[in-house]
Amino acid sequence: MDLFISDLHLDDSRPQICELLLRYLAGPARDAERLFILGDLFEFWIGDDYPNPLADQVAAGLADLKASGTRLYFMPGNRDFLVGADYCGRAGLEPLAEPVTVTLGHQSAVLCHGDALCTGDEAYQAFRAKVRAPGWIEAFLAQPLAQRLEFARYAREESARQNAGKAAEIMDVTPSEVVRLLREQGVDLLIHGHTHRPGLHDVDVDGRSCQRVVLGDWYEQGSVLVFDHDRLTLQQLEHQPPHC
Ligand code: LP5
Ligand code: MN
Repeated sequence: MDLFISDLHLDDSRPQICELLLRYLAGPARDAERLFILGDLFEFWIGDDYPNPLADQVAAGLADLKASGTRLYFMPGNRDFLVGADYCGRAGLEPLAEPVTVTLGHQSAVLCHGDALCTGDEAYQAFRAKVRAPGWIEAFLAQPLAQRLEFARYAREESARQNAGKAAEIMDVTPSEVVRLLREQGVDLLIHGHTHRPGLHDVDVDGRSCQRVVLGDWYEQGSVLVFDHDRLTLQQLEHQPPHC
């Protein structure tokens, strides 16, 4: 069995998501051969050197799962593309660069976070190209933590402000990009997150019937894609009611 998750947006302000993840890692996830995390595990990440007790707890939970025999893979999202080798090492995560093709039973699937497919969002793609450039990353990580934290705060605020004015289609994947990726990779299945619009979609690629599976976020409940016995199922995990 393989599992796919994304868009947990773990943050101190939402402790119930972290609790749900840790319970899942210590429970049902133990039966999995592989766990794929397809980005935005964290709400934001400004460098492995940022003291972060929540991330330490998650690393311990992941490392325990790895020790029990599950292989763990991490693909960066637009919020946590600065997760580095130090954190991956501590958590037992094998980094994956997107897009990547993996074998699932009798078929192959291409995996990505999903933001690169939103090509109609030109402002975001311009921002993405800037902040993913190795020179920009190096300069950013060389800044003091307080300055990095301030930039992340500003970028999140500005992003939320700009998002409020963007049309719904702009915030979703561009259909022709989905077709292009499936054609380029020569596979029938695409799995991604980012849009927070969970679902299974049929896609026609030059007469081939393909599928696009979108993972959901973890705000209201956990979203897990399970691949088992050649079947894909999108599962929901309930949060624990808050303690009184
Ligand atoms: O994540 P989500 O779904 O809310 O929105 C994304 C796009 N926004 C982003 C920005 C992040 O949310 C904020 C940064 C995360 C913290 C990481 C810190 C690491 C270092 C800092 C580098 C970032 O990814 C949003 C999309 C949306 O998905 C749907 O696809 O629309 O894109 C934007 O809103 C982009 C804006 O249009 C432009 C970005 C404004 C940021 C202002 C900073 C200016 C400085 C530029 C210098 C390079
Ligand atoms: Mn995202």
